[in-house]
Amino acid sequence: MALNNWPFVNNKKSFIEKDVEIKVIPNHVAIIMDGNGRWAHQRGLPRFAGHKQGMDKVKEIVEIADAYEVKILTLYAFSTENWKRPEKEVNYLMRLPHDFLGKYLPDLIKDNVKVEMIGSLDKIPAHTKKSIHKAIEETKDNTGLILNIAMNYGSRTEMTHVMKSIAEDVKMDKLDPSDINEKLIAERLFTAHLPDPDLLIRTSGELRISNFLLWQIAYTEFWFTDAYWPAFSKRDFENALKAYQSRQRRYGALI
Ligand code: V07
Repeated sequence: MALNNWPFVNNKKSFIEKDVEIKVIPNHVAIIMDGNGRWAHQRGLPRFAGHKQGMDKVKEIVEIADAYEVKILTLYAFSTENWKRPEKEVNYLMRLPHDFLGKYLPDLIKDNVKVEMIGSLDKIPAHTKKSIHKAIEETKDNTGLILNIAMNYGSRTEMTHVMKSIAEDVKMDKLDPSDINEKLIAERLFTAHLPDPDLLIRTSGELRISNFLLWQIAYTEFWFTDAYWPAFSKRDFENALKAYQSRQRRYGALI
């Protein structure tokens, strides 16, 4: 249609209604998207159906987080432990970045979302890497929400990598042990360019951190829900934001 349906400018953000007024928004929200398999099992569906539904949920939550002006969303998509799953499931999971980006990259570009990745690239199949690199490249100049995908990520692997790199520099006389401090360590993590998460959400009733961002969550607020990731709702996300805000208020009052 001519003029893109003028005067109804298709500003996608306006389609997401903010249902609650939240004054203290966490800049950086990290999510452990758990319970996809259980969600599927509960419905008599195969596990992959849960992963697929979880993939569409990622897009929905990106839009909602963006509407609330969250600046960085870090999502645990695939952990270093996930390689132990059956080969068929791992293969399916490795197709999801391509499926997700094939379906949603044009929207992400339009919405000014910047795709980034943390994790180790070794072991990730070439076709998966290619899709992700393309998305990173095509969104690198975007200035809106950072969608930071943790792929083949494990915090202990990350810290081991940092320690090795520091040890190498000490051995080569580029660093003295007295130079090693928290700032130097943080600058060598995959998240070096990002502030630490303000809020960590885990779905599906598990109350563990499971090797996610261990260094980075030293001061992060945690929020847990029983909802399985594919069933995680806008209301759930808003409840997490409300809990975050009320905790910040309490700290403000110093009691
Ligand atoms: C994955 C869906 C969400 C629930 C958790 C496991 C399954 C989106 C992505 C993705 C990856 C790269 C990218 C953008 C999106 C994804 C994996 C699994 C491996 F640039 N969902 N999703 N990647 N699941």
